[in-house]
This record gives sequence, C-alpha cells and structure tokens, in this order.
Amino acid sequence: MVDVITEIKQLRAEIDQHNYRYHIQDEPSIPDAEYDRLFQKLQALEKDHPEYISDDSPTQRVGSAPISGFEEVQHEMSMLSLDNAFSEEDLRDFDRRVRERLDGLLEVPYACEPKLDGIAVSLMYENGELIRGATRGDGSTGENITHNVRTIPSIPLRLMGEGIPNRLEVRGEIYMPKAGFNALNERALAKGEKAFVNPRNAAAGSLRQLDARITATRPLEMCCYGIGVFSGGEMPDTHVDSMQQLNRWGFKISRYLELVEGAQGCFSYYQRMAELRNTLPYEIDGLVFKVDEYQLQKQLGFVSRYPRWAIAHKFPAQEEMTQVESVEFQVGRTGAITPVARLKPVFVGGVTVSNATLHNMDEISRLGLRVKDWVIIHRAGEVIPKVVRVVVDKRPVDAEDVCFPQSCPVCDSDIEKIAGEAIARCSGGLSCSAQRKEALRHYASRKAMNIDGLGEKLIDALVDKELLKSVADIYLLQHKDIAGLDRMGDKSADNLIAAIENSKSTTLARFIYSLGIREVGEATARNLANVFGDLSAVVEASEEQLLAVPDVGEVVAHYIKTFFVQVHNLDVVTALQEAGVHWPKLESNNLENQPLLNKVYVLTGTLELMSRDDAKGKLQQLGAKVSGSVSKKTDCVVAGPGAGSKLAKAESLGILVLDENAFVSLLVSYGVAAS
Ligand code: D41
Repeated sequence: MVDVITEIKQLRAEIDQHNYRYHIQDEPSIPDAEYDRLFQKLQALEKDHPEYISDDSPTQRVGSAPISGFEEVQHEMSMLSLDNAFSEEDLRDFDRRVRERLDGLLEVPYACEPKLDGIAVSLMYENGELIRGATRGDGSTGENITHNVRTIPSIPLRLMGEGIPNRLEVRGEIYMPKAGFNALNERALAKGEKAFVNPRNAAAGSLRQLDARITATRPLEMCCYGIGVFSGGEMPDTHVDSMQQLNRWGFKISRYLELVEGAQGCFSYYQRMAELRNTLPYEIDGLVFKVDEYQLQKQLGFVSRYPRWAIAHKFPAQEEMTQVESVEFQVGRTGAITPVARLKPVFVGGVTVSNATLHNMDEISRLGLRVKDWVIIHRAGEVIPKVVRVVVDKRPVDAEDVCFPQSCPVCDSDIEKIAGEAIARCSGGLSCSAQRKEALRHYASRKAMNIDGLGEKLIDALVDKELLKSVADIYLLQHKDIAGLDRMGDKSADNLIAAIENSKSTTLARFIYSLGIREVGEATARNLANVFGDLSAVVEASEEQLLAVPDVGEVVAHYIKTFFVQVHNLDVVTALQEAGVHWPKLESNNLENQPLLNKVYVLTGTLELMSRDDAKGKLQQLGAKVSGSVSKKTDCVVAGPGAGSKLAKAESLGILVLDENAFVSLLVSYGVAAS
C-alpha cells in the first residue's frame, strides 16, 4: 500500500498527462467519464488531507476567491509590437530589408504561423512552476492576471519533461475558440444578459475578471508564440525549435507552424492559410512571419517598438461598417418572406456588398435594426454577407422602424405565420408571381433541368406577359413568344427552343429535384430516385417508406408527402410527362446497393476524366456524401492536379487519398462507368 502523498502525486501526474493529451495534443487518451473518476478521486484525497493541497494540483484550476484589483507588472524584457504588411508588395519590401541587413543573404528561412486574434500575455515560470501571468499591456507594463490564467486548461501549472530552465517567460495569445464563443453568447442571451461582440472581446472580458471562478467557466485557450526571459538552461537556436521545446514542456503551439524559404515561401503559406482561414475553429486576422534563427534576429535588432525580424501579414477585413438605405421584402420559392437590407456599397471580405439578408423579423428585433442605421457587415469566404450588429452610437435622428408588410408585397395575398416559427409566408402559392418566378428559375437551373438561356430576366418577362403560369408551360413556348423579349434575337430564340427540347431527356433524380419540393435538394432527390427507382413509387410512398431513404427525416418526409397529395402538383407532373419529359428507367436500388452509404468524400484539384459535378453524381449514386471541406469525418479525398490545402489537411489527418485513376477504378469496381 503506497502512502497518501505518493498516491496524490501519481494521480496528479496521470491527470496532467491526460490534460496534455486532451488540450495540447488534441488527442484524448481516455473517455471523459474515466477522466472524471480520476479527478474526483484526487479531489476526495485532497479533501481528507488538505495539508497536501498544492497550487499546481489540477484541482486548483476552478478559480480562487476574488481579488480586489489588478496589480501592475513591469515586464523584465519589453514585449514588442508587430509591424503590419497589407500586400504582397509590403511583404517583399520586408524581405528585401531583411536580406540587405544580412549582407545580401539570398534566401532567409522564415517561421510562419497564424496570427491569432486574442490577448497577448506573458507567463513566468520559476523552477518549472507557474508563478505569474500578466497581460502585455503597453509592452513594458501589464496587469497581473495570475489568478485568471491558472484556470486555463492549456496553460501548464508545472512544466513537464527534461531540461527545464530556472527561469522561463513564455509569451503567447489567449483566445476564445469560435464554438466556445457562440455557446457562451447563447447562454448569456438565454439569461437575458448582453452578448459579446466578438471572440476577442469575450477573451479580454474574461481575463479582466477579479473573480477567477468566472474566468474558469469561460472557454479560453492559450497558444505560444515566443520566449522572453530565459535563464539557467539551454536555449534552442531557432524560433521553430523553441516552439517545439515549449510544446514538449506542456504548452500548446500552432499546428500550422511551418518553416519556409524566402518571400516566395511566405506567399505560398499565405495562399494555403487564406483558404483554410474560415475552416479554423478560432479567428485569425493574419499571419506572422519571423526570421527563424535567433542569431539573425539579434543581428537585425529592432526599431522603436518593432522587431526588424518579424512582420504580421494581415488578411483583408471580414467586417466593415456601412449604412442601411432601406429594407425590402423578397418572396422566395416556398413563399417565405425575407427582409433584405439595401446597403451603401462597402468592400468587405474581398468583394463589394450592397445587400444583406436579415432572415426574418425576429432577426431584425434581435439586432434592434432601424432603416438608416449604421451596421457592421460580416462576410467570410463564400458565405452570404450578414448584418452582425447595429452601431447604436451612430444612429441618425431620422432612423425609422422596420415595418413588416401586412400582405404579400408581390401579390397581396394574406401572410401566414405559424406560431413559434420565425418565418412568415405568402399564402398565394403558385398564384403569386414571385413564387412562380422562383419555381421556374429553380426548374430551369443548371443542377435541375439545365435549360441554358432561360435565365432570370427572361423568366420575369415571360411571367409578366402571362406566358408561363406553371413549369409545364415552358414546353408550350414557341419562337414567336420569345424573340424580341429581353434582347432575344432570332438566333437566341432558336437556341432556347433547342435547349428546352433537350431538357426533355433527363434523369429521375434531376426531375425530382427540379420540382422544388421544400428541403429536397440534389442529394435527397438522388437518394429518392435510387431507392424508389421510378416516379410513381415516390408519389405513392408513405411517410414511413420515405423515412427509410438516407437524408430523409420526419420533416422532409412530410414535405414530400404533402407535395404529392396536392392535385395541382400532380397535374403539373403529368403535364410535364405529357410534354415529353422522360428519363431512363432505373433498377429500384435498395439500400444495400449503395456500397458507399454515408461515406464522406471530398473532391479537390482538377479532374481530367470527368467534371466535378459528374464525379459528385456518381459518388452520390453509390450512397456517398460529397462535402466541400476536409475534417476528421472525411473518409476519402479524391485529389486531382493542383490540389492544395485540402490535400495537405487530408494527409495531416491520415485520410485516404485517391488520384483520379484510382477513383475511376473504384467507380468501375462498383459497376459505375467513368463517363
Ligand atoms: O498569434 C499572434 N497574435 C502573435 C502575436 C504571433 N503569432 N506572434 C507574435 N510575435 C510577436 C513578436 C515577433 C514581437 C515576438 C505576436 C506578437 N509579437 C504580438 N502580439 C501582440 C503584440 C505583439
């Protein structure tokens, strides 16, 4: 039987090890329940033997009693700032200055890392033990936040491993991951409290607590970016080696830390990270490039507060301010009435934005938005721009409340709003020209019946002239109806008639998709076609039978059933078939015939033997899901030439990667022809 203190120490070491695996390496080694048992055991032993409680015990992270105020901390070595580069040219200038000062060195090795959007801090360790945490402040004086940093799980209370120096100052960024930020705000709103504006403010607010028990409930993380004071040990020679050493001592470092050669290496890193930016679980506002070798850093020195050996390359802003000129209401394909903000054009996230959806009235109330308000627009990656908040301080005196229309703004039909649902709908159905236009647009779209030339403007004109009352009317159109409309010449009219004729020969999956049943997207349509094999089986299927189809849940099953019991819908389906729309008969494919059922595939790079849409269709036919981004859930990545960050990510996660030839062989092995 070991004595209590030995048992306590063993438990602490074991828990620290699991913490390290979980928070630093991102690879939990035991289930949460098992971890909780170890933790409770340690807590119980410490309760019985309070004389053995020590500051570095993992049980001591819950937060101590409130302090009365923040003390000032003088940094022993000042914490420098970062100069910014906003363009490729700025970065080239930086690299040129570096090389000039290094006697014309041709290629400088740079350490590259993401620039986390958080709060810079300094952590002081003496003989391996955390003795002080401080904010960067103005670089020479910060605030003592030891009580708060001690609650952050990715900050070690005691260093682990070999070669620990007598004194070590670790510098890094404390930030709040996006998911934790969203959850925190949801909790705040549910309690009627104010939400934080962004993850950075939430992190700052959490560190500014006098009561560490509050900080302990905030999802904060820390990632290291440098070393300050270092004595009584052997300091590595380069930035990358130092970071790896810190990682072995128990700190989190960026998984994207990389060593590249010269400005060209920095650009290529920039390109890859810009693509990854929106898929990261935390916000970054740019990248940091650092001359890797300390010897060279020393030679370069610094000017005022900026080191000459490092630069931050900022990404284009994803948030900008602009003014709402008006709020209009659009009617969608399913009658949903959506408020849209018309904005003074603003350049954000790489494009000029002049409209942003406001989703529904609840969203407008949540934002507290009035017409003429100044607002913050967020646009990240390819997503639709969003109004994230109103700048109330800038509200003009003549700002007006937004009035929801009393009837459909297009056809004047009554508006229906189901209690508890945020969305209001026009009750006019296909008698509402807006809904008819949307239904026609959807029917003719590329992934539906693919009628080239039947675009938005032409549909508007044909509906306004009452030539198109339903999608079936498309097949009654004649040359004379079209020529002369919307700048259509004879030739374009001929082409359109030919495209309409061509569209008659289609597939069952496309046909089902083109009907525009609520929530039935391409993948669901394909699954319905595969499972039922022919249209009458889909029309007649019960809700239970529909539920057996991959991707179809109760709500979707209900929408499908509702669609096919309505006589006017069945009339349109019959009219389309009578007009000559047809598809090859499919063998009804029960679920066992989908060998890739629920497997997640990602396509990247250029495919040379087939189009991306074809590859996607074939995978879906075999039951696979095709996703746009690589994650731990991905089963396989098909990579053609030019594949970039997705391929790199797949390789780093150890996911199966196929080139196009191997992919074609796979298809053939499942009886699917390559073209
Ligand atoms: O991720 C960051 N925010 C980050 C900040 C980083 N990756 N590296 C940094 N490196 C430095 C130098 C080169 C001065 C050691 C930094 C910062 N500084 C920094 N953060 C706030 C002020 C300066």
